[in-house]
Amino acid sequence: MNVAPLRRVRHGGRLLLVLVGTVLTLVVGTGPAAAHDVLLGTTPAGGSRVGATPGAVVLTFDQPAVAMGTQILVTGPSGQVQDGPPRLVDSTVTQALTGGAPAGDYTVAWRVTSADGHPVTGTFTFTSTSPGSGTVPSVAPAVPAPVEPAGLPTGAVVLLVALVLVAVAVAVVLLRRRRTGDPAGS
Ligand SMILES: [Cu+2]
Repeated sequence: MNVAPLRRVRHGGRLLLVLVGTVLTLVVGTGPAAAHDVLLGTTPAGGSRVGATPGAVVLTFDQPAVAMGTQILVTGPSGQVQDGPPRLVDSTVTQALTGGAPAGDYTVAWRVTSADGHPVTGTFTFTSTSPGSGTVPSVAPAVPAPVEPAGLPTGAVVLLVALVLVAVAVAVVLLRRRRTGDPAGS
């Protein structure tokens, strides 16, 4: 085995490392931006008119929130009517309301803590035409949450798999070249 093919092998390996590093940086770098909770829907729906003041409001997000720092304030004609701490189940946050809350316009101001620790806030309103019965409904979000795979976006996974395949192929070629040496003797 002479020196020229060996040098070619080392150079190829270093280039591959740089390539893999660059792509990994790109893939990982896009991760945190997707980590914030996104509100998908509410019960009652924002701006809707309901027959009776509900026993609870339910917010559905694209992913579970963190309990710490999560707060939902529901303000109506009689003032604030939220009752107790919000309940977090899967990707929903449920806030119970005091029994018999009056008819009228309600504003829901919410803040949840995303999985990455950053808060997300928003408000929505609804109008009820009769007082609530005080019954807290079981958690049943009106808007079904679309199933979003946790972690890397699909495109990044495909890219990563393709990259690994390319890396394996290059490694095989390099190994074979090194093992056979240079029979032609250039
Ligand atoms: Cu964040």
